[in-house]
Amino acid sequence: MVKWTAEERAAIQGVFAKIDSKSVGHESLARCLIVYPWTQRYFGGFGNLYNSSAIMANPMVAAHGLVVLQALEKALQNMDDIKKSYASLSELHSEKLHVDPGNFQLLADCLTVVVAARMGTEFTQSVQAAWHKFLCVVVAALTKQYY
Ligand code: HNI
Repeated sequence: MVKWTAEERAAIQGVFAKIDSKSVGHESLARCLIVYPWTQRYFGGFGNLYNSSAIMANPMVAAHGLVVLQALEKALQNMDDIKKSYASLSELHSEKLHVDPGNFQLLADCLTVVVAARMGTEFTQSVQAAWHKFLCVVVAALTKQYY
């Protein structure tokens, strides 16, 4: 069971309150597909991913980016048992999508870069520490059904 301090909860809620999930989700997923091009292999049905501008302009990438952020907002609502709330999502990524679990951390890192760029000086060391812990718990929950 992950323990969260009141400050950590407030910091993570503060990030979600300050960001626009649609554009942050879009930019984070696009960044992941561009910076780590092997991740494109899972999105064969998404159409044109041939270069950075195509990826950024791809409406399916934008839509799926929001889906990912909405899943993170679900984790925010279930802070005391993210693992349980993510069990079926982990099984989907493992059994059906066969996503290499190492890629979860890559998307999480891209998300942190985008959030930090959006928040600027408000993304303080203590906010980053709470946000990093939150994403580590999410990545662990997504990886849970693999083993
Ligand atoms: Ni992921 C579908 C959430 C990381 C590849 N992914 C989903 C869905 C959610 C989701 C929610 C939709 C499930 C459904 O339809 O019921 N994915 C997340 C979250 C993370 C994540 C919260 C990490 C923070 N997914 C990844 C990564 C990859 C990935 C790192 C590959 C590199 N995900 C997929 C693919 C789908 C997917 C592929 C199916 C997309 C589609 O619509 O075909």
